[in-house]
Amino acid sequence: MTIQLYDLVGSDTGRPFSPHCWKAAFALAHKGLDFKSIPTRFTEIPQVEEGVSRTVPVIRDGDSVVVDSFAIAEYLEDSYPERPSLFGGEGGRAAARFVERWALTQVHPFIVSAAVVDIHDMLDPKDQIYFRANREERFGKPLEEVIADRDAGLAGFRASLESLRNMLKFQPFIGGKKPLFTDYIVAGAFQWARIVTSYQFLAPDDPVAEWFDRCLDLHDGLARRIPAAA
Ligand SMILES: N[C@@H](CCC(=O)N[C@@H](CS)C(=O)NCC(=O)O)C(=O)O
Repeated sequence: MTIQLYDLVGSDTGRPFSPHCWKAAFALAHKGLDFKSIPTRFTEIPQVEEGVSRTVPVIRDGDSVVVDSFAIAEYLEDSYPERPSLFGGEGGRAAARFVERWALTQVHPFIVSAAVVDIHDMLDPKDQIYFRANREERFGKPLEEVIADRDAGLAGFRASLESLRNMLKFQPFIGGKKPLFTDYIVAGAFQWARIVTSYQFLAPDDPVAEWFDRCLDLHDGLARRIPAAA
């Protein structure tokens, strides 16, 4: 049965962009499961599955509804154990939680602070009103002021990826020889950046950019199908 993935979009419903929804999409593809992306706008999330969550991703698999990207990966791992593993065992599952927290604290904040105006601009008018009010309250300033320092912060952001860059001298994926959910956690963030903005977070010759390029090829180019922001 086809699994439904409630997937965040802007005015172009063919460009799902949420980092967390991309983690879920990669995880579904990794398991070889048939899934359908259901375009969902910010202001539609409260109606998803009768208001089960304030955030996406949400999936429906038959009678099961699962909220949260990490919970979705765990659900898929536990429900489809005969399919390729997302975690490579219990230690891998625990380590994936570290990678999730690292990405949320070290990767996401700079991306959002550099791209928040571009994200706003790709939303439909109703979502733009919600998003501007919600994020300006969160940041405590206008969105245009949030992005003002991005060039000054870029070198520091690139330097902050050194552990990932250094690790890639030893192995092609965070998961080792092959990707695991850990790769999808970080690739989801760079796919978000790639779709919402033309701002170049990574130098083209950065090993992190080369790793991300390998991630774009995975699962028949699932992520590359969506063109990068112009
Ligand atoms: N911990 C959650 C976070 C999900 C999340 O924050 N999703 C964002 C989209 S990227 C969202 O739905 N935000 C709704 C809003 O801001 O109103 C997960 O990993 O699934």
